[in-house]
Amino acid sequence: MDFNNLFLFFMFQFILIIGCSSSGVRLDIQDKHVIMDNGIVQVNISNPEGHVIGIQYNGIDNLLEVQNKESDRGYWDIVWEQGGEKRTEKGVKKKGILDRMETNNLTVIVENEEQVELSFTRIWNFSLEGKLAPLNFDKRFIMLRDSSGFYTYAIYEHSKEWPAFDLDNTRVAFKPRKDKFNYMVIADDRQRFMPLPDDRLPGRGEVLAYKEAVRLVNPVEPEFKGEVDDKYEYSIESRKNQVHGWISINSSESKSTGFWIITPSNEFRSAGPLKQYLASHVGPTSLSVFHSTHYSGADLIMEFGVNEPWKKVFGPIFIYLNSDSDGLSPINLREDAKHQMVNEVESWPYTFPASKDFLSSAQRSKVEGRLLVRDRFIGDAFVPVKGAYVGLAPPGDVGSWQAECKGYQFWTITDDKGYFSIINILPGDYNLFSWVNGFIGDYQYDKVINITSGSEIKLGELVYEPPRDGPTLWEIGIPDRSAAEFYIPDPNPLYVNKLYLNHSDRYRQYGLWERYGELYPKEDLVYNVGTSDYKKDWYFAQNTRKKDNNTYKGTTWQINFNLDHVNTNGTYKLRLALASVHFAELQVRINNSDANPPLFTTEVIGKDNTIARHGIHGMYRLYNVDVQGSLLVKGNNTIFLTQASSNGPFVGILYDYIRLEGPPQIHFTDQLDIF
Ligand SMILES: *[C@@H]1O[C@H](CO)[C@@H](O)[C@H](O)[C@H]1NC(C)=O
Ligand SMILES: *[C@@H]1O[C@H](CO)[C@@H](O)[C@H](O)[C@H]1NC(C)=O
Ligand SMILES: *[C@@H]1O[C@H](CO)[C@@H](O)[C@H](O)[C@H]1NC(C)=O
Ligand SMILES: *[C@@H]1O[C@H](CO)[C@@H](O)[C@H](O)[C@H]1NC(C)=O
Ligand SMILES: *[C@@H]1O[C@H](CO)[C@@H](O)[C@H](O)[C@H]1NC(C)=O
Ligand SMILES: *[C@@H]1O[C@H](CO)[C@@H](O)[C@H](O)[C@H]1NC(C)=O
Ligand SMILES: *[C@@H]1O[C@H](CO)[C@@H](O)[C@H](O)[C@H]1NC(C)=O
Ligand SMILES: *[C@@H]1O[C@H](CO)[C@@H](O)[C@H](O)[C@H]1NC(C)=O
Ligand SMILES: *[C@@H]1O[C@H](CO)[C@@H](O)[C@H](O)[C@H]1NC(C)=O
Ligand SMILES: CC(=O)N[C@H]1CO[C@H](CO)[C@@H](O)[C@@H]1O
Repeated sequence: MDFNNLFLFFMFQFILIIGCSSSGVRLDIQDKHVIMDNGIVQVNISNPEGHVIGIQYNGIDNLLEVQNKESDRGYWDIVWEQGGEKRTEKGVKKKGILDRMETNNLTVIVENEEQVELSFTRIWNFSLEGKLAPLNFDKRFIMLRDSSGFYTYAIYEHSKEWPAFDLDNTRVAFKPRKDKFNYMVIADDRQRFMPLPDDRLPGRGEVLAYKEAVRLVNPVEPEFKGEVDDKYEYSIESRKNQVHGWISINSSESKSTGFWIITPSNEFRSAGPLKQYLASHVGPTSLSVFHSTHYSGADLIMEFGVNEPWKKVFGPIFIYLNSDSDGLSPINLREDAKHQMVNEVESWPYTFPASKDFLSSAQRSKVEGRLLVRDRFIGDAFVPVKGAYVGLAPPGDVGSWQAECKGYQFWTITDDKGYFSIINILPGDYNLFSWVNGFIGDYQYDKVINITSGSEIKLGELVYEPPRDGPTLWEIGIPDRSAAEFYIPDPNPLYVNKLYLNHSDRYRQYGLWERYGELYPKEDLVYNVGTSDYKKDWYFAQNTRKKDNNTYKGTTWQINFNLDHVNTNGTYKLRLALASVHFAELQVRINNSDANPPLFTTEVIGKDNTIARHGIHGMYRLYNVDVQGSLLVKGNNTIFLTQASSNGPFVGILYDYIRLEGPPQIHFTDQLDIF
């Protein structure tokens, strides 16, 4: 190419770009559908249902699965049920009903060359009682000029006199077309070519212990043969769930296309930064889930009573599309999508949504302060902590943020010196919560914080004194709300997901609950303080053991430890921090495996379902057990931890951290010599 040609080439490119942007955003309303088009992307939405039925981009007629029904390509949905007693039938809670939030009224809110905003609404009234969730919906779609994608958000409202109801789940779902999108990106270290949905069907796939988990015995692409596919292997914590999606990679074409969901804020997601949600998985499917009970259980059902007015804005989220003419490497598209995600996060709160329910930056507030930790048995100092999560959530008990779902939450992390600044807070009443890796328990500021529009609150220095009565005699694990530091076995070679071989998230493999019984066929786990290493000798989950007759049985683990002297009059403290439990009963016995009743029992707790869902944490729980010195002896002692529930393979406990503290009356300085 000589200079003139090069010049012409660039001029041509320039004209192409100008040609696109000068078109602005156009809206075309048809009887059954409506088109938003900015020259880069064309979005086709059904009228008046408000489903996304087509996305045209990069020369592809429709990025969404054209073989699916129009209501099954790009949609909002809820899972709901009638509330209170109406949900219960013969003593059992009814399963929720899926509703794709089909609307019946389109209103054009904004229409100019810079922006189009559409509103699809559904208004509830008493003639719909028991048939549809008592909620008004306003689903919005926005297209901006020169933007490679579109935004969607929705406003849900439950009026004061309306009936009680439960909201189990709500999300936005997209189904990109399966003949193109074959490569999935969840995170930098979680991306791979994916099997087809067809590979999961009978003949190609074999269902394992539950319908979501399928072993691919005869997949279309032989490279996936023998792997397990299960959408729960791809769940993401909220704090890491900002951009994920799919790429089309085809070696006989030179260009590739990326389809991404960008969630620029977590304020509207339930249950704080550690809540795990589904994101992308086989289908192809891409979700932005705002609320679900996954990894938490029934504690996270949103229950509304009568006389409980509620309004919440979910989103906006951004559906971002990109393309690459150097088609074979997914790296460019992924890096570009991450760059776009950063742009979206920096633009939050967006200035363009037209609903008055979405508040601007000027209407939002800021809370600042500094978090110090003081643990008397580590030192008398007030220590600033780096990287601690500090957040605002609607008022509740200590730690209640992890089950809170009706309001908004605002979280940040402390800097090197413990300072934090929580920005963009919506008006309302909040508690300030925190937890700090390396320390047990939950911090809660003792006053309700009342946020008014456009205010700035300085809280000064806050001190977290974690639960602590006496010096550490021994500890197992790291207090970080996760069981990841413990021993995690290799998967059964029959149940592998190749992505997680030699990967930091080994726990995401299918079927690890069976490995416990294989590693400990007869005798249960015994941990010797001083010689055992929790990384190797503490199994990450206290599972049940399968019996020959296909029943299951709880297990008893032992912690052996030696005491040089015992204060028989003192009270020792056993701290049991649990990362997750599922239908488990944890019993504690000291030096007598037959003691009845046990020294302590949690009773049956937890519906996190973390073991079956390959999680490493669910709901955090801390138990503090008094151990009278008279139960202990000079020399060897044993703590027996019995998981007594035998209710199937997925029952059990994921420990976070265990600590035995000496009696409190021993002063810190007296203790120095025991270390
Ligand atoms: C939008 O979808 C409708 C219904 O499938 C279809 O008839 C119409 O041609 C589509 N319009 C465009 C521009 O893709
Ligand atoms: C549709 O919504 C608009 C705006 O809220 C309202 O003015 C109009 O009455 C609604 N139409 C119907 C048929 O419900
Ligand atoms: C109640 O809603 C139904 C369904 O949208 C509608 O047909 C009916 O006219 C509404 N009734 C009243 C009183 O608004
Ligand atoms: C790859 O591209 C070729 C040529 O466009 C097309 O025929 C083929 O179906 C594509 N394959 C996949 C898996 O997308
Ligand atoms: C917080 O402020 C709002 C608005 O001023 C007020 O309605 C609300 O009652 C206040 N809440 C508390 C706990 O003071
Ligand atoms: C496992 O990962 C490490 C570090 O990423 C690498 O050095 C090693 O070669 C990998 N081993 C296998 C078997 O892939
Ligand atoms: C299964 O076997 C265990 C002993 O291994 C026994 O305790 C239990 O009663 C048996 N259960 C059934 C249903 O046979
Ligand atoms: C325990 O308390 C009793 C009565 O108060 C006292 O006589 C005894 O010395 C105490 N023992 C120890 C080890 O402190
Ligand atoms: C205490 O336990 C250790 C380790 O299990 C063992 O070596 C030692 O013999 C035991 N001591 C007594 C007095 O039982
Ligand atoms: C008081 C008591 O039961 N002590 C026992 C504690 O556990 C050790 C080790 O199992 C036994 O040797 C003690 O007799």
